[in-house]
Amino acid sequence: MEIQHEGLKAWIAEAAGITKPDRIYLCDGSAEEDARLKKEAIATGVFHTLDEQKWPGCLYHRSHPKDVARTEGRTFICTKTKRDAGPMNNWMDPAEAKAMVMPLFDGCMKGRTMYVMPYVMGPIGSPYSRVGVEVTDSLYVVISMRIMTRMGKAALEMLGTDKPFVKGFHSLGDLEPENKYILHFPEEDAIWSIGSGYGGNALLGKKCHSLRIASFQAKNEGWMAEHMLILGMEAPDGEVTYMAAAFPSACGKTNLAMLESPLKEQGYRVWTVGDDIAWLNVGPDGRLWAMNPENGFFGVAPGTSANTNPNALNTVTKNSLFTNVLQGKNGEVWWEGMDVPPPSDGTDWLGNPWTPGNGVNGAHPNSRFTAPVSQCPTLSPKWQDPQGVPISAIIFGGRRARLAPLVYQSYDWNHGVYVGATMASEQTAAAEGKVGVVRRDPMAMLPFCGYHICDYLAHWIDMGQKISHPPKVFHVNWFRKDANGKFLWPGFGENIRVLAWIAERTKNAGKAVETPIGYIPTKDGLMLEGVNVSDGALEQLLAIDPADWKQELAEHKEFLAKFGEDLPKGIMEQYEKLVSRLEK
Ligand code: SAT
Ligand code: MN
Repeated sequence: MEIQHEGLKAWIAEAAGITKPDRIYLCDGSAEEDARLKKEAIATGVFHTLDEQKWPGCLYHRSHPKDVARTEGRTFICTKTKRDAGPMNNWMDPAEAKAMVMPLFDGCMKGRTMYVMPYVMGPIGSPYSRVGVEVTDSLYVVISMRIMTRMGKAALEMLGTDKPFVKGFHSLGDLEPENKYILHFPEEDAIWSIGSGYGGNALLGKKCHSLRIASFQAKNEGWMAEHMLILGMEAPDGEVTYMAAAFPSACGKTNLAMLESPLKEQGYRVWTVGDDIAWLNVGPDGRLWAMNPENGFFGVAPGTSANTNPNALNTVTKNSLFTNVLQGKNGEVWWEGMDVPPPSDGTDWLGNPWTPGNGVNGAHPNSRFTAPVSQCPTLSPKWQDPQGVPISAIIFGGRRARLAPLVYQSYDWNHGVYVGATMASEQTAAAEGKVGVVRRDPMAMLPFCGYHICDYLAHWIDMGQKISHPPKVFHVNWFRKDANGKFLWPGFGENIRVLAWIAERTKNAGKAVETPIGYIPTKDGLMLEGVNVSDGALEQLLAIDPADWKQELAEHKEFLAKFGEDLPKGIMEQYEKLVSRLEK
């Protein structure tokens, strides 16, 4: 395998000139290479083996204890002007940013190997797929990227002699938090990341490329890169309705993407296309088509069980990587909320001896599994379709104890954009920050939008003009509670009942009533046979409390003020309309 691309050769030489590795290794992505690199990673302690009978092909990794999650405070958008990074991103001048981290990169790979990984985001052969090349000194990153992306030879072939690619420059550095930087140069299709070996900070194909850099490319080129799952909902007539959904973290995105239907016998089920990122393009038919740029799942382990997400559990039984979960004495893995008895003895995510009930978590709350999408039992046969899947519904959501009904449909595209722009979630104990505090997160893109948030919302509004048959836009809230703090809706698999209503609405069917905030199901609009939701609970689930909404609107106004003077007119128009509908 030889590089035919002069630009790539020059860039690799430049990277090596800075980092000064002893060796440069070009990854071909083959199974043979994977096995060889895993052996080396095991020998050097990067990975630990697991019980080959119970967890065939699986490995265990523990990250640096201070390097266990994305670090938004160390993440920067380096555009020429501060304005173009917008009010929600950290900004640095590109030249200053590079000068600042250059001493950290200088000679950082001395005595070690620099791995060069060409990768494709998106199915091989899709017109919507893109190439990136990441250089790294981390075997954990290489072995993970082979699952998360289409890595190696195919990418080099797609690159040819002169195709563009995103340049990912990564090193573990010294892993000290104050020497950690995740720098994005959207105007140069480049990412520089140092000081982290964890997930989104280091597997540069994921959030850095497929969201931050891609969102910027998408704005310039007329498509969309969104933080969305993609699923197909099959109805008894066999028709599959495709939907894309954005939720803030801790709202069950992976669970919804892999929903196990309790109504399979009646003909309702979900097909998984993706669980985290969607690239959306306007097709020749004027519809919006979505594809999953990823090849793997990087999911939160704790809370994943046979009850909450049996399909995720079945996905990770082989050929998967586990990071920062509990490592059992007999080569098993375990995490809190797995709903099986813990091993009698093990080593926790920090590497300390652990026994059940010793008072500390065995797994870090953000511990992860890394698994091939292809192993998902609910995998959609169309998940690698070069055209993607046609999206009929976009779903926004959040975790709200009051306020938001179980589901509502926006009036039109622009109203839907407003719903996404103001979406919010209440903090859970699992996330940082105070429990119950409302965090607003437009389209769940706040940490992932690679440019000015106002330009992003303007792009959404523009796209409404470009899509002649736009998807309908919905909002869901699985987390509404009664006066005693009890969840009103069973959630998980039963959410298929809501998806079924959404699917009907996309075909201009489904019983609905108009309210000031949008269309909600009539009392008999949702399919509720066989689920334990009383009439009273249903009433509360669908209630729209004017006092709560008045308060909510005041918060919208305050939040939108933070966007500054570039906030698109279309957004404030929707705000005014909502105010006047609620006043009536
Ligand atoms: O680390 S990732 O960014 O890939 C996952 C997450 O934090 O959302
Ligand atoms: Mn995500």
